[in-house]
Parts: sequence; structure tokens; C-alpha cells
Amino acid sequence: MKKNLDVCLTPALFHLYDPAGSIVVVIDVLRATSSICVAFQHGVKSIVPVSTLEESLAYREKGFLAGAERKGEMVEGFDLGNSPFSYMEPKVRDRNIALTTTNGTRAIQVAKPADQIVIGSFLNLEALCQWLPTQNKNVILLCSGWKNAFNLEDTLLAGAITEQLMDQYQFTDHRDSALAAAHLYQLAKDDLYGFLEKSSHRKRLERLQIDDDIVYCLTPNQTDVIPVMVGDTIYNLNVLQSM
Ligand code: 3SL
Repeated sequence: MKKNLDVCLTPALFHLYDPAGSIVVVIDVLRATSSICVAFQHGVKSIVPVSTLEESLAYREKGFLAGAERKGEMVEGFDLGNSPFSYMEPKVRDRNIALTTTNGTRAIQVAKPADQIVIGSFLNLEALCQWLPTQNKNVILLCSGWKNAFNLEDTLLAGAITEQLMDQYQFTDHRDSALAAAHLYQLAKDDLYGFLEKSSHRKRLERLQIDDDIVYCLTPNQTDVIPVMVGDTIYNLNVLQSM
């Protein structure tokens, strides 16, 4: 039987969806879910997404690395921020990390009523599109947006996933948000970076001069990791399955 594919354009709209029995893919292309994928690709053991700086620091007392981003920057006194490149460093290997970011980790919390939560980015696009159809469940793509508002980059990834799942697998959509995301992706796919030139988050990050981060986060298929939430903690699905 065909499964539903839904796109939820911001966390503020998530109450309109039915996450029970569904897999929710949380998307924060710039940059939280991209960095989470990179972290697992580079051997991080687990990531606990938390809401506040205090919670992240409290985990440090338990031996975790503490990660925190606010206004795009690493918060002073923390071990890690939100740049994907910082999660490639040897210091993260085999470590547990507590992470708080402005929107991405919040969207993960919002998704908690779902049957299962996985983490999506352009970096693991193909891996996700191969794995989701094998689960035989409805799928909701949850865009983190910016402070509950719509953003372009998360919608583009939702469109890329929608396009593949609708074209190649037995998924069906009932909402215009999935159609809109797929149409936007069609317009943008040949030059994602250029398409986002005037987008709010690219502008917001301009002062930090982190174009390398943006270019990397928009590069498809850099890893086959699928980060998956078990309880309050995210693990690498490939590692869980090999245990
Ligand atoms: O909002 C978030 O969760 C962050 O990804 C924002 S930033 O890219 O680190 O500025």
C-alpha cells in the first residue's frame, strides 16, 4: 500500500500533522542537522539534543562534550559550536555530545511524538531516500525553519527528498507543501548556493564569513549515516544495526 509523504514547513505547523506511526525526518540544512550527520560520520558515539545552554553544560559534568550555537556562533565556554567542520576533528571521535542550537535541536524536540525520528541533510540525502521506503511507514519531513518561520534551504531539501520518494517509490502526497517543496527544488537544484543568495539565513550568516560551511552543507551525498533518535539520544543507525 502507498505510504503518505508530508512536508511540514515549520515547527509551528507540526500540530496539524499526525506523527504517531510516522517517521519524522528533521531538517536543518544550515546547519544543525548537517553537523549532526558529519559528527556521526566522524565517529561520534551519541548526541543528546537539548534546549538550553545550561542543559548542555550540565551534560559536561557527565563527561560529554558540550556544544552550543546562538546567533550562528559557538557560545563562549563551550567545546563545540555548529560548524560541520568542527565535527570532523579527532576530538569528537567516540565521544558523547550534548548540543543546543537555535532551531535544529528545538525541531527535534517538537518531533518527539513521532514513532521514529531521523536526521536529514543534503549530506545524507541518498542514504535517507534508500532507507525510508524500506520502513513501510508514513513519512513527515519537518523543516526547522527560523524561529517558527519558513525558510528556503530546509524546504529545498524537503523538495529533493519528496521528488525522489514520489518518483521512484510508492509514496503519495496529500498536501500542497510537498508539491511546493518539490517545485522549488526543481527551480534550485542546478545551483542551490546561488538560489539561496538572497535567503534570510545566508544573509544572517554573512557577517560570520562561513561560506565554506554553507557550500558544504549544500553538497549532496557526502555520507551514508542515518542519525536516529532512541529515547532522548541520537545514534548512528548503521552502528546500532551492527551491534
Ligand atoms: O538554527 C539552528 O539550529 C542553527 O543551525 C543555526 S546556525 O546555522 O548555526 O546559525
